[in-house]
Amino acid sequence: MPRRLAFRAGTASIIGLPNAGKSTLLNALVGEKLAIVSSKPQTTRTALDGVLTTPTAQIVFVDTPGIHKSDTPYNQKMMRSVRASLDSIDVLVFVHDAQRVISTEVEGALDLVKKSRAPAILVLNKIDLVDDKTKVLALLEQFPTKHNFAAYLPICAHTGDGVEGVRDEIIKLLPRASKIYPDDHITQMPSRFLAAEMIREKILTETHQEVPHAVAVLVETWEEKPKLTRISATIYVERQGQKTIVIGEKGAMLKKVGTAARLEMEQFFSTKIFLELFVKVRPDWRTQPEFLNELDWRVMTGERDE
Ligand SMILES: Nc1nc2c(ncn2[C@@H]2O[C@H](COP(=O)(O)OP(=O)(O)O)[C@@H](O)[C@H]2O)c(=O)[nH]1
Ligand SMILES: [Mg+2]
Repeated sequence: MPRRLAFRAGTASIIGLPNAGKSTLLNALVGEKLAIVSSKPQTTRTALDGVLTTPTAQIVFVDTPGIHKSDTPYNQKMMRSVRASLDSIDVLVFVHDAQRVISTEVEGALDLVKKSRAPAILVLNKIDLVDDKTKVLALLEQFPTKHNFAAYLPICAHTGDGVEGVRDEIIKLLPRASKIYPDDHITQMPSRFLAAEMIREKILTETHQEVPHAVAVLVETWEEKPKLTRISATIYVERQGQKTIVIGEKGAMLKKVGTAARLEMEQFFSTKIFLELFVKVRPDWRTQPEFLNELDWRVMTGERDE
């Protein structure tokens, strides 16, 4: 009789407060930079996926926007994507910043964990930033009183310390199932979306205050030639003043953003890239459902090129 391989496969949602390090953890788990990362709030605006295939398991991770008060329609849309990611998933990964106490916001986010029927893992991230390790332990010990997690893991997503442990605990909780995707598949997200996000990340890194919130990026054209891919993208902001900031003095900011984004794209897509950027003012884009829909990677087919 052939030996049956106990292959496991399923989905794991990564949730938590903004800035906890969810996207950094997704990237560390998958081993590719799929999700953009920054210290600015609302860096991750939509649920996105990354796939890890090992000899014994395949995990489809879903990275989500940080859990926050939904005071505007746009924030409500983000929170809907968090809740939707909790439907029919196999494992929940709750990420908490080790520098922070279990505040009422955290308690609110833990309510989502409690409501889900999926088993959950508690990840205490950024332990590199806490010098007194007894504090890490004390914080870890508080979580079982909040929810009965399947595992409690202190990690540093930034360096990858402890990330293998997270992977292994998730695999234990996955159902026996066969692969959903081929071995080399790492994401469903279209190249256009990934490219737009790379541009947005560079702007988030370089700008401050209200500008990061006001920025949206859409890739307009994508032409693949044998030796070069030509990409043009529009950076949308909400006000003229923000446009002036994004362009910078004599175009210096736009040039800096464009160069950094292009270099990352060339590495990720393994081709030479010609990147052209435009900046446009689009007042109140955050309240325009059609525009928000256009920004969603699920509607970006990548098939629109001439
Ligand atoms: N020192 C340190 N910084 C981290 C770690 N994980 C994430 N960060 C930083 O925390 C910020 C937020 O990370 P991000 O992954 O975007 O958080 P998210 O909002 O939960 O997705 C970024 O500046 C990351 O570089 C960690 O383990 N250690
Ligand atoms: Mg994120």
